[in-house]
Amino acid sequence: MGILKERFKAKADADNATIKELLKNHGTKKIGEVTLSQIYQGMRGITGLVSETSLLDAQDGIRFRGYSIPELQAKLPKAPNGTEPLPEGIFYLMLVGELPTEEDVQYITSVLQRRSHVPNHVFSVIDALPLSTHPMTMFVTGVMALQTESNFAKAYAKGISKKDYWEPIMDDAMDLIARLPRIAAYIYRRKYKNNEHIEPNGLLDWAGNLAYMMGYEQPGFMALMRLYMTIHADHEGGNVSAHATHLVGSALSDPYLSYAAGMNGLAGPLHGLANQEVIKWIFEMRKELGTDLPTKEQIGEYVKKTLSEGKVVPGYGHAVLRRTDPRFEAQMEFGKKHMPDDPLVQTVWNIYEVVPPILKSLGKIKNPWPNVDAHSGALLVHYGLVEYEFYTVLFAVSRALGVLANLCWDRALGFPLERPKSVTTRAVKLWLEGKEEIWGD
Ligand code: CMX
Repeated sequence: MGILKERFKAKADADNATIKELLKNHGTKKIGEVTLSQIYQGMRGITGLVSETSLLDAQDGIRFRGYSIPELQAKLPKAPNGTEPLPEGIFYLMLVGELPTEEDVQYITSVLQRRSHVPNHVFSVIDALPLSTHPMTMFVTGVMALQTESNFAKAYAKGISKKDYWEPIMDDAMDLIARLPRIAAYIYRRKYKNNEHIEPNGLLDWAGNLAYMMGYEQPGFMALMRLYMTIHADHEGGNVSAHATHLVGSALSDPYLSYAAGMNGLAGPLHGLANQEVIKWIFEMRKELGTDLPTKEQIGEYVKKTLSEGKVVPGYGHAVLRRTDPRFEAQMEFGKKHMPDDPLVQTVWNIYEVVPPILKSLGKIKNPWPNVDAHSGALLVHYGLVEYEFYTVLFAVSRALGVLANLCWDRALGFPLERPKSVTTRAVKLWLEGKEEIWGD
């Protein structure tokens, strides 16, 4: 960890100096205004957070430290004979702010391998849950059980100085990222594969080892896991999982507690759980229509039925994006290369042609285009991973890279307790009548 910590600290010192200067010169500059509607509508569009690892543009999509997904696919180091970027690379980029060399990525892989031991009590806690428990509940429970290992919690109890917080936070982040594939694979094998477990393979990279421990050794699936873990890693700071992790971390809750909080948010159907909802919805459509390859007309009718029942079309729409998600496009490209004739994948592409015009015609949906979750499940099913309730766990393992890199930055930049002002409708009414002030301090 020596090199990684040295590089991180050097960048953190430089960034701290930049922020200090920036606030000295421009600290009172207004960055936007807040309307009454916005505070009743999920704070949509209010710029109110700093998140250093990635930035989302409504038209361009996500950029990690300035690099788009196609750029990262070209520039990040790959596994030997591999075609997809190694997620260790995007983690390094988010943490250190620069593209890694092959050597840097190998170094992260080896650190993660060394730190991947999961204590037995974590498995015992997961085993205590009924088999019917949703995999995301098992996953977050496993992470909570692992909190006994937090370096930060121990250091804080001993009285660590504020300026040193970042170091045990980074140790926790690395430990947690290293251990998550083992926990995820354990849950998968326990719930779906007769409780028969596969020991880690010390020669594999982080995502390859996850695939291996789940029982998927096909090179195509390993490549998919590397791509999947890279593209789901981060989506700037305001989405539910990133924001919840950052918020809870601002109370100096350790990375285990903070990440678990974020993943409880990821488990919501409007966020990460949408990936299971998409496949569930397609499977139900196929069953109802009695075909594996519904026509575009049949899909159109089914979409209208879903909407008429007051449900959302899963995998479509986004709070910030106003175009097809580049993460959807990256997966579509993978599908075209590896499985162009798969009827489920073709159905995802047919849905992509049918849904946007229907959603647009409703006149209220700001983004009728597909998001990341519209595609991922079909690729997983292709390789035999049909247990769709497990999909959000894969998303969670990947999202650890972004939210935990962010926690390191939060503490290195000394971000304080997050505490926005809230109001009551009564106070709003009095304010409109000029009888009460509702501004925060
Ligand atoms: N199907 C049907 N209706 C939709 C819709 C969809 N896919 N997307 C948005 N709408 C509706 C909203 O429910 C809202 O309806 P009401 O005014 O009746 O409440 C209206 O359109 C306006 O919503 P919006 O401003 O366009 O979208 P929001 O920022 O409020 O919500 C999101 C964004 C993602 C929650 C929403 O598009 C949605 O529910 N999509 C389906 C679930 C999904 O795919 N989530 C995954 C997102 C990516 C991720 O986080 O993983």
